[in-house]
Amino acid sequence: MKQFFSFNDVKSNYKELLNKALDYKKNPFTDKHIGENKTVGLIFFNPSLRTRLSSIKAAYNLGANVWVLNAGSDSWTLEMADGTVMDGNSQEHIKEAIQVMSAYCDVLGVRTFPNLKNKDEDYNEVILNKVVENSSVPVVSLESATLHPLQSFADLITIAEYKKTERVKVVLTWAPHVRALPQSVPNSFADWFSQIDFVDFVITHPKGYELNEKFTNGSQIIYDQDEALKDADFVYAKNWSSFTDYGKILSNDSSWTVTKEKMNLTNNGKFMHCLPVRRNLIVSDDVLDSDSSIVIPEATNRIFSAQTIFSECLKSK
Ligand code: AN0
Ligand code: CP
Repeated sequence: MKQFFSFNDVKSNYKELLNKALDYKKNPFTDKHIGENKTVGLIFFNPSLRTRLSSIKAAYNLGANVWVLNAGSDSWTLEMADGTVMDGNSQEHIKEAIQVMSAYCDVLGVRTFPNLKNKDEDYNEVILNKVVENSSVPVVSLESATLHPLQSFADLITIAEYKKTERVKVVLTWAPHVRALPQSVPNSFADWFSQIDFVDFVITHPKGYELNEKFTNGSQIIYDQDEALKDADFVYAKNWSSFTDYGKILSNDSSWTVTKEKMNLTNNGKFMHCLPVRRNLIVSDDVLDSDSSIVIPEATNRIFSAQTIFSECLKSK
């Protein structure tokens, strides 16, 4: 595997990779030779708890070494634009920075959030593409401006583990938040689950929160949340800012918070969220603290999604 940015990179073999991830969960150290004398490099332009630590754990399980750089704070301020006179605050160009960092590793993970101001720049993945152009090793997205594929893969592992029937209904629901958040997690979730063969997929959100059709692939949208949640086997909550009115918060309607009453509409459904989650804003305490919540197993599966992808990248190097 030479890159992992979206479902497209695994579309032809996602079932095989899912089985591989489930095998890793059973036997985490079975491939501990794959990473011998290899290094996984992780660059974070933004904060992270799960992605950072699960990626480190995944690399260790493969016997690899790891370095992490908080590019947003620990290194030189990077210049992203080409052809500029660098007489301002930036001290190093991303071109040299990535060429150097990729010389120090065998797989390069990068987290780069959208700025939510310039839609074209975000949706053209300008920063991720600069990383790819200058990297001499495979690049893995640790959440880009538009997608979060390691999260979606972990979500797939989790749903595969918890599903009780052949086919399952999965509902992606918008929920309120006080800050403008990326569309990366819901875009990615929609892109994956609209194409997973055992899933009936529904999206629910207030009007104005339609996601990019490039990622929803014609998924059913139901604007009435109660209606959408009926008989759901999995409820996947997430806030996102508007795609059409780019980066804006259009609603903070607390009736969209996922509560016990909402979960009662489902088919004894499981509650999922990628975390970090704001309690009693996105989801009420009595849901998050109940047996129907599987957010911790979901976060645990981040290890095995990363381990599977790193393993594929290290093998092909
Ligand atoms: C980020 C987001 O919504 O994309 C990261 C989620 C994994 N969340 C926040 O910034 C709170
Ligand atoms: N879910 C997720 O990616 O969490 P972090 O932002 O903490 O890495």
